[in-house]
Amino acid sequence: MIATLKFTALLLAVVVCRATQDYGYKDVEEPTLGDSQYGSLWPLPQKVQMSTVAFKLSGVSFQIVDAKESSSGASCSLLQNAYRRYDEYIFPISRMQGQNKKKAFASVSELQVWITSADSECDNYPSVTSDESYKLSVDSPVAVLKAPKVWGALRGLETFSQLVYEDEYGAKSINRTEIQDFPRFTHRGLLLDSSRHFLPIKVILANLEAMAWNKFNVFHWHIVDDPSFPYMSRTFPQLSQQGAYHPYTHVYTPSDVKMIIEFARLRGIRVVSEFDTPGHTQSWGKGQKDLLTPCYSGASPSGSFGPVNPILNTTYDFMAMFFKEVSTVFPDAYIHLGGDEVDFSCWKSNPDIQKFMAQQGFGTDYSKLESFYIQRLLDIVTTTNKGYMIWQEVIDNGVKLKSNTVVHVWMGNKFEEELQKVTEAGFTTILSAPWYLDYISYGQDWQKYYKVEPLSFNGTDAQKKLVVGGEACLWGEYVDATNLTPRLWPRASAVGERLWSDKDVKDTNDAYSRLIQHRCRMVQRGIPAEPLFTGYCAHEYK
Ligand code: CP6
Repeated sequence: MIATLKFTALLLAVVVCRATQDYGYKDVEEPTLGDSQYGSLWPLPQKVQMSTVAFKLSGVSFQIVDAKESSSGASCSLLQNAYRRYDEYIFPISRMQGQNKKKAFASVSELQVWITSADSECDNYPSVTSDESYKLSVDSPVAVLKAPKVWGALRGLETFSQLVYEDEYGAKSINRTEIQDFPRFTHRGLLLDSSRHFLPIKVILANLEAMAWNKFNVFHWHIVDDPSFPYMSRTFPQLSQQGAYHPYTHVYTPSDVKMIIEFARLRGIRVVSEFDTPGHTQSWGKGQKDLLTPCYSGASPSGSFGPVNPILNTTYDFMAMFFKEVSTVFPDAYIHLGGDEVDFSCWKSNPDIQKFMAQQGFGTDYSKLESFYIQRLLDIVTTTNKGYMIWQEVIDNGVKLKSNTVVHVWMGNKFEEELQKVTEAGFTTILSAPWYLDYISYGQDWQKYYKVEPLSFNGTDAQKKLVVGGEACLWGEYVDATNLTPRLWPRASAVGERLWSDKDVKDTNDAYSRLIQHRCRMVQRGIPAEPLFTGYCAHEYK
């Protein structure tokens, strides 16, 4: 009797203990797993009408073709390339698998791709104003994808491929469906950092591919920073010769850069390069004498260097030549000029800088000196006919900016206030503050990214229109080719849906069901995307 009581008490204690134990983390609850009525679509299109009527894709003969009315066709390699890619996604192994050769079922034999506007933009680079809308109608015997431009066709091909599923015999099936789709935000970016660690071309390309599956359209290439300078400049080859981790194996040659830009273009992705100054420039100093500010310890130089030296004319001569090159190498209309996290201590220590500050009447306000530098840099870049993006400090410090400047909000937990402030000043802005994917924690943090509402700040409709999108950031301090891809996907997918789908798409249970399948699809397509929780994929990572 006593023994039983003791045992019961012990059991109770264990149970109580388990229920109250603090593991030191706040886990987000697992959403309930049910089947979404939207299957595995991700990000969810704006308008979906899906019937339960299912067709087979005729495995022997199914093809993606140019509609005869299309303004673009055989001569558009962007499209022909995409057809081949999506054919392979839909039929990864064999077209015959599980296929009933007698046509016993209603089937879909063709997806006709119809570019409706006279100029398909096939040979263009995608831009801020690219039209990514499309309409998809899946019926028997043909499915039709209509889009004004090739950019919408690319998005629609992805959606079509996501509608295809395997029946219990492994035959490819698709339901009768009507979709009208367009992005909620025009700028849906991903930042990768190739300076903290060199990222092999292969890794960058694989992630551009995954971006397209998630309907991202901007690759923000944070290409250089303090630790290394892997960009091979034609004008200043010594920058990477001295500043890269290795002068030939850890650099991006002009042809590497070209290849990445073309690979991205074929997927409707812009490549916005960032050359961050005046801070984050230690690696620049190795190959470019006198570019950085010598720091002083007392009356003599300490041997270390600070931000770009803003008081020398040679600095601006260098920047003019450097950005002239960059503006021709990267075709995008925008360059990201950084401007974040400038440490003033070195400037403060330097007697020449002190003298300059006095001459200019800046007093001891070093943000005025920073603004002086940025102002001149912006004037230089303006002469290359590029627009620019900058991190939020630049506007916080009151630099005069061209009206088409894009301000990139990255700081802290009060992004709403910053968005309010930046848009009140009339600037276009993009949001990254809530989407730092290099931060990891136990549990399902994708939900935290998913639940962000970029327009939740106080402001007029006109102000809200100025928020053109956002970027998920994967800073590279703890990331290289070994762990980049699983760290990004499917966590970045949460940001992808937030930026593409309607603001009312926010049911995390429905999202969970679709995201599990979307993640397995990425795995099947060859990307090692990490799991959301316990479970399995029909086609595991090989
Ligand atoms: N590198 C550069 C970084 C960061 C920034 N710029 C950064 C700062 C703080 C956090 C994450 C990243 N690693 N060049 C700021 C935009 Cl929390």
